[in-house]
Amino acid sequence: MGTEEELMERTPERVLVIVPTYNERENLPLITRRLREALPDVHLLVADDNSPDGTGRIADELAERDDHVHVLHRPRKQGLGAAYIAGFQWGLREGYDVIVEMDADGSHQPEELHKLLDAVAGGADLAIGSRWVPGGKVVNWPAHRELLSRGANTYVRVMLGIPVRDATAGFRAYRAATLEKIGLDAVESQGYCFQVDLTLRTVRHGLRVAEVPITFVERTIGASKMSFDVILEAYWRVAAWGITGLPDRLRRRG
Ligand SMILES: Nc1nc2c(ncn2[C@@H]2O[C@H](COP(=O)(O)OP(=O)(O)O)[C@@H](O)[C@H]2O)c(=O)[nH]1
Ligand SMILES: [Mg+2]
Repeated sequence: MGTEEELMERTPERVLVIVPTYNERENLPLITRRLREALPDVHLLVADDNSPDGTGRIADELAERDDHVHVLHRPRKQGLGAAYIAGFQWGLREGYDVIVEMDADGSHQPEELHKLLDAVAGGADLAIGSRWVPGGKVVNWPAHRELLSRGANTYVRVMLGIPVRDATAGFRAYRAATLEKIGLDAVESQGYCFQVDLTLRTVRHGLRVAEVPITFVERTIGASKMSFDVILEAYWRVAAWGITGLPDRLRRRG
């Protein structure tokens, strides 16, 4: 243990923000600029699923001009979960200390990222940017999306018994060690239930999850990729995890 000055002078942690993209050609340059301005030391990895609108080419152009921007080209649309797993593996290989998930469409504000990084620096193994804790907000979300998200989170809490208010949130910072411990190879979730999957794995490993209030702003450009299939996958997978985890929960309650 050192003095406070010594602690402050330690090499700053290397942070990688992964932004998954599928048809985000207009949003990607905007979010890249905002992130680079908000936190100039942070690196960005675009994980593009061969977007038909040419987002991958735009990512390459951004990377050519800026050594803090990197691109992972994936052959075809394989879902958010698969894109993130590939991005995490890239980030772990490259030796980043903290790995962040952030959407391309501006819903997650780079100007708020420092709050998540502060929570990780303060000891969290996973910091979630949460819409559903006091202080959290959603802006311009239609009533049916809010209902879907609140309903999904209530369902998750009841089925899985985890004390997280926004387990489906996609703005989060993982300590690299967390991703190494929870075992990414075994993750099968493809769509958005991937977020719940990783939250559950983190909790079940006894790691520390912190929720930080954020303001989620609905996209103004491009279209959502949320679909019925994505919702269906989340419902049956969460039910299955709830049932397989039940003996453990009952045992803990005694
Ligand atoms: N690489 C990749 N990115 C995806 C896929 N599905 C969604 N995304 C990205 O994930 C982020 C969130 O998706 P979005 O459609 O905005 O979801 P919503 O905010 O829940 O409506 C955006 O940056 C999307 O481009 C996918 O299958 N592959
Ligand atoms: Mg969105």
